[in-house]
Amino acid sequence: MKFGDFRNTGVLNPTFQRIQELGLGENVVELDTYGFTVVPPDKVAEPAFFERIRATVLRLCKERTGVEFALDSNGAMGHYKAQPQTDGQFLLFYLLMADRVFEEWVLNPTLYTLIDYLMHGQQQLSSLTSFVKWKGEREGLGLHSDSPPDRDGRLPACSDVANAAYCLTDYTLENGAIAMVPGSHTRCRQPGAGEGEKEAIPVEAEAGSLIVWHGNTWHGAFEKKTDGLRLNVTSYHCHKRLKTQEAYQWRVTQEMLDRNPPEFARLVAADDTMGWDESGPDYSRTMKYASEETKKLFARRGRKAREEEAA
Ligand SMILES: O=C(O)CCC(=O)C(=O)O
Ligand SMILES: [Fe+2]
Repeated sequence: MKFGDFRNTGVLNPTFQRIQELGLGENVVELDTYGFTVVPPDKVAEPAFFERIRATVLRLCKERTGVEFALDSNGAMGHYKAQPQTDGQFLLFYLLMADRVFEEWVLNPTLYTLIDYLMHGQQQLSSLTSFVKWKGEREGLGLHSDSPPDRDGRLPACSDVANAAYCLTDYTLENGAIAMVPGSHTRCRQPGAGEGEKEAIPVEAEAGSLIVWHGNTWHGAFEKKTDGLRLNVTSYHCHKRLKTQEAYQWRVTQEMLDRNPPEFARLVAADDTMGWDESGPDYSRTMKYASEETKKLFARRGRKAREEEAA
């Protein structure tokens, strides 16, 4: 038997195979060791895709604010009202429903595989947003973990959520890079007020890179001191048992499901029966979009139950 072809880990084996194929072994070690990693542009997407998604985010900036946006100029809120808005920053929400390029993005093999690794295949998309930033003052780094804590601020050791920023412009310290506290994912709690600021480092990355982090990792952002935009597509995933930030499960269209592979349906919880009305649950949703590994697992369990019944 080939090493790694273990039956006990049958559901996880394809993820490990994809990690090898995509050359992401080092990134996985970095995620485990530091709680974050940076994947260079050539391992993320083709330049043409990068240009297309960036142009789409710029178009949406204009559509939602009524103001023309250009990479080398500062932005403006215009008539955009969505919260939170801070000095030189707003978020664009619900991108998955805004343009098909984002359907392609959530299935990007590098993004999908690293999130799959962190979440052991239990992820769903929680939100797909863009942090749109320009020159603006901020107090402190705003360090936090993305995972929802318990009442006392504690977090489970596993990555209950996992996040990734596709950098659409260069991230440098002056340019308001994301701040990370290396190794903080093992602390398994949210930082206290102001805690960790001195330990934080800027994650500098060229446009087209993908920054991925464990849900526990303490992170925030440095002040953007330069003119021009800092853009990303923030791809926030959470465990299937958690509530999502954005509403996909009952809002994605059949057309969206039909034009994408089953991975997409699972990401948007179209395979999830929860949230039923007087008709009760529709269990066929689960099998319709199940992975091949899950189908095999169900078939094995069914066989075993029938054998036990016959005995
Ligand atoms: O880039 C930033 O401003 C930090 C964003 C952040 O906290 C997040 O995406 O979870
Ligand atoms: Fe965050």
